[in-house]
Amino acid sequence: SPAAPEFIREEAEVHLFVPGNSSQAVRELLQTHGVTHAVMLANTKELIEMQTRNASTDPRSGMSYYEKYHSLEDIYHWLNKTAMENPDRIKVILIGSSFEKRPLYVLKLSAISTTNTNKKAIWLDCGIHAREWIAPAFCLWFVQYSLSFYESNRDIATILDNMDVYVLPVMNPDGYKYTWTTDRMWRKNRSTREDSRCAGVDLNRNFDANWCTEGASHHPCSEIFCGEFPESEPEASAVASFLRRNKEAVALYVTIHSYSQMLLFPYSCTRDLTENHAELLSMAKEAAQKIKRYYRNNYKYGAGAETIYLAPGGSDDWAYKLGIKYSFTFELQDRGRYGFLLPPSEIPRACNEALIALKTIALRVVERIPPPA
Ligand code: 9B3
Ligand code: ZN
Ligand code: ZN
Repeated sequence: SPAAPEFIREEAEVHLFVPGNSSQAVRELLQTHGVTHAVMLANTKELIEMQTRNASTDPRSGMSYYEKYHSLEDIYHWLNKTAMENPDRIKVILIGSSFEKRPLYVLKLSAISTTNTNKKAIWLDCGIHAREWIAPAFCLWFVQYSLSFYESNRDIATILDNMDVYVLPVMNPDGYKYTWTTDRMWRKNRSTREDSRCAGVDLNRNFDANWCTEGASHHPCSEIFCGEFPESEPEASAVASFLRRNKEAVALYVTIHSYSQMLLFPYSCTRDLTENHAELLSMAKEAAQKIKRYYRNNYKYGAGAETIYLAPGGSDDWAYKLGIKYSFTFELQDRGRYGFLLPPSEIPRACNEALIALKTIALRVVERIPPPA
């Protein structure tokens, strides 16, 4: 962190993932140049093994399914099973497929019966970046929570009675798979092109919002490669097409990332403020205050460009420009202690924080939905 060297700023932390055999050389370089440094995690291999040795292999470990990370195959299986067990509340929608031809399934969550004819919707996507494992874990957590607590939790009932929720648990299945098999720190998708040996486009730079200006790169080997043209990637194109088809209904767009604990909203692609900046700021602020009150954890909040960095082509900015005026990027735990390697034991807290933020913001959006004519 940050994702690319372009984003390194004075007086800000930089987190490096260094192969064991070059750690001495890196430390010497840092020393020579007077850069303050410390080892955050000495043995990542062990941590990674702990996170992938999971669930299905050890059913009696006592932990629930939602307190573990799951392979892509497991997630597809979960999706089918959850849909089959809740036929009156869940519909599965195939919105497209990935570069390597894996299906992109969206779960449409609804209240069982409603007379509401003016139903709006929330879009929630997770796993746009492959290594941010807490993100898909949150999408699963959210679906399970909504199904379990619709009857007993007034907030969830209010939200679902007024809005359907479209959940895309893994926007980047090829990349996610790759982080389980080959490279835990992979970020982009896995598309290949003829003119480069480097694979992958940063899907969060591939949307049509000031595409590939400052904060993205035209180089295929960059971690923030924007692709050949906006929506060149099948994953981004599938999401954008779905949202274009459903833009009248979708009132709130939320995308889940990690790490750094921030609640961001447009714009990231320009330093200009949105027309409803004050409203977005007050929603994010209230969400951050709730997290602080209930979980004693600090989340920064603000427009992306001023809070994190100037970056174009992101899905939240694109959704905003499409007309979805409530659009957020959540960056979940942690602040860098484990970074992308957040231990499974931290999943419940991280997800509950995100859940309280999502509920807070969704309820505010519900209040603003005009009553049917
Ligand atoms: C970046 C952009 Cl371009 C955006 N619109 N919103 C959030 C971010 C931050 C994430 C990224 O893609 O770098 C953090 Se992983
Ligand atoms: Zn991300
Ligand atoms: Zn991030």
